[in-house]
Amino acid sequence: MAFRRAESRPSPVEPVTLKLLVAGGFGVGKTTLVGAVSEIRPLRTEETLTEAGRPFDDIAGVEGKRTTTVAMDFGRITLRDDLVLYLFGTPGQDRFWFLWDELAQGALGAVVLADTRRLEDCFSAIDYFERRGIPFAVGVNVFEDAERHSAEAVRDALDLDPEVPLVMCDARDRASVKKVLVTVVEHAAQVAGGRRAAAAN
Ligand SMILES: Nc1nc2c(ncn2[C@@H]2O[C@H](COP(=O)(O)OP(=O)(O)O)[C@@H](O)[C@H]2O)c(=O)[nH]1
Ligand SMILES: [Mg+2]
Repeated sequence: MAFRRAESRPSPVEPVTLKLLVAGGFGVGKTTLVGAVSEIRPLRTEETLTEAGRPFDDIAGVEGKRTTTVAMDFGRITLRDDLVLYLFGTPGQDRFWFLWDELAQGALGAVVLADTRRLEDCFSAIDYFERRGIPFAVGVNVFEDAERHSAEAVRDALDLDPEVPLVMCDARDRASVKKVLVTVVEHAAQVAGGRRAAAAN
């Protein structure tokens, strides 16, 4: 039976990599959140819109339009030895909504960051994920100078479905952000499990 021994030795596993989106209004803390947890130096791409922007930009006679730039946050975090998350911050400006469909390709789930002083800024992100059936959790980024609200009050104001997780967080704090990310992954797994069960029936 000696030959069996090699087989029973645990082999190093390739980690599963999952893609998560980070959405929310301008200035809500998306860049901060990605930077707080990322193991790689957060990449902030400034892209010149040329081909990608062509169908949406009426650039006839306005050559300057081609130099429009968009910033995107990108980061990576190893949650466990076998689980790596790639984070993609969605562009906050309405003008770049067309990029969302590209970013959303293959995304397991999303974090919608909210600031209680400007809750309405995250309505469009919530609508977007609800409409596409992308599981998401809401992270309320608690700024010191904002009035405190209970999680229940924020849920009501956002009209969240009862199964959508909502967590208070600090986008600057690694442990706090990690908790939000774990919440999204677990919620997405639950949603996926529910869908599999429904499909089997
Ligand atoms: N006090 C406080 N400031 C924060 C927090 N999160 C982000 N900020 C600040 O708010 C500003 C906007 O954050 P940023 O991450 O750039 O927002 P984005 O537009 O969503 O990417 C920056 O000056 C951050 O330093 C937070 O949790 N508390
Ligand atoms: Mg940003």
